[in-house]
Amino acid sequence: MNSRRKFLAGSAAGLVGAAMVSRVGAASLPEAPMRENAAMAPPLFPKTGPQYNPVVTLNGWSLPWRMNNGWKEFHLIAEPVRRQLAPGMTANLWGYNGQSPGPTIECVEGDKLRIFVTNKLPEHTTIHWHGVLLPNGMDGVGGLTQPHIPAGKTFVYEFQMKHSGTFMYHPHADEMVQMAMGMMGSLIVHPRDPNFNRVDRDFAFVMAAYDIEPGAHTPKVAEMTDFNLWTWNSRVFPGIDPLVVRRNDRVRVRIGNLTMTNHPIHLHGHNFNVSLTDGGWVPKGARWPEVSADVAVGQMRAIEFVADNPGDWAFHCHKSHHTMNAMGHDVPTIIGVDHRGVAERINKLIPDYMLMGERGMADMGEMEMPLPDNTLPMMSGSGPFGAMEMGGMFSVVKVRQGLARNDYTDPGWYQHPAGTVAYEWKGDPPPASRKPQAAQEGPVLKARKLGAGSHGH
Ligand SMILES: [Cu+2]
Repeated sequence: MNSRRKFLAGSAAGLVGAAMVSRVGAASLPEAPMRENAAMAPPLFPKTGPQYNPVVTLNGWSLPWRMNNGWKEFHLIAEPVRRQLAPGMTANLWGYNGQSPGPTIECVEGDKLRIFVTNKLPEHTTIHWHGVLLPNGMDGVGGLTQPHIPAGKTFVYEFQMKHSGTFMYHPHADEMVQMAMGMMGSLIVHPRDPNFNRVDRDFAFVMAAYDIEPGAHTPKVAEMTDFNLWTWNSRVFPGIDPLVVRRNDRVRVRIGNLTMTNHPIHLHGHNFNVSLTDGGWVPKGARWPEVSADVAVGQMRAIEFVADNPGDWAFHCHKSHHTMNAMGHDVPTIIGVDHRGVAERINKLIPDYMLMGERGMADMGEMEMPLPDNTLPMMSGSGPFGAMEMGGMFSVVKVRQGLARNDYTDPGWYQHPAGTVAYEWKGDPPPASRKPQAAQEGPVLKARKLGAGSHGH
């Protein structure tokens, strides 16, 4: 029975493949542009087909296409890639066209898409067009709606975009491994009417989580929940592009979640509405103000706001361990514990022994302790006022007066008008109202960065 089923599936595979090839005929494959760095590409304005206002992809780019008899043809190459997660750390991932995530695919409601997918991975794959309403056989679920794309082969997906919105693409084949290795991308379908829900700046990213041992380059693909790198477009702070916007711009940020947990995405200094979900546009009368939007696993959300408040505004996941890089998850809490006796005794055996965390972990943001190669500090990044003590899913929305329309260049740090920065009270200290609970004298211990990231010990 089993072998007969396999035989049938195998012959069906042959037929589908043959039918697809003949439909496209002897036409040449479209070019598959590649990109090897993580810099944000400028918006890709359409030279053919209907007009739209393109997105910018954080640390990414949009895939050029060619028109062929009314079809928009794209070419994705699934392949091993190297991705710099932030300066100081590069990962061996799987992705598309040279990067993880793959390039953003942009098209317009009503467009007919023909997407060639060449598999240069060591194993089979497929692409599922997450959220798109399409014919069942184009849905990309390996084994269910199509045979897998074997290593070395090219398959063709063809469908018409019925609705505008924010979608994603990712494999539906050996999913746990292929997504843990970084295979994903944004798929943006613009409205046919460029003035429908028009914004001035439109950003896109997908969230991915990796488990990479400090010192290693390749994610542990069997990980199910205990990831240690929380990324936007396979980048961590301070490697994530700032979102540069002009004061009073209407701004949209499209966020997809292909990690294995939810992320409450929080913006400082502004209220926003969720304007778009996986299912489509939220009618204007049904939107409500928020400062955090939870993006659950497998979901997409677009938030919109008017950037009317100049400054450098933190924009981050609100799970505090998601704004850190690799660390030991089982670091004990020792705040307030008096370790002096212990440290002295250990120092007799190990002269360089240092202790971490007695006063909190903020010290770690400014310490420069030796780390294994290819490992990022757990907390890092410095701002105009000092160490920022962040990592992972953290960036900054930089709202500035008078930028040019499509200028996304980092304008540097915000210059605060005089009298608008929190300041130190220089008067008399308050009277001591009660006895301090812990003695403050004694040798000051240096701290040791356990977190440098012994993940899991
Ligand atoms: Cu998070």
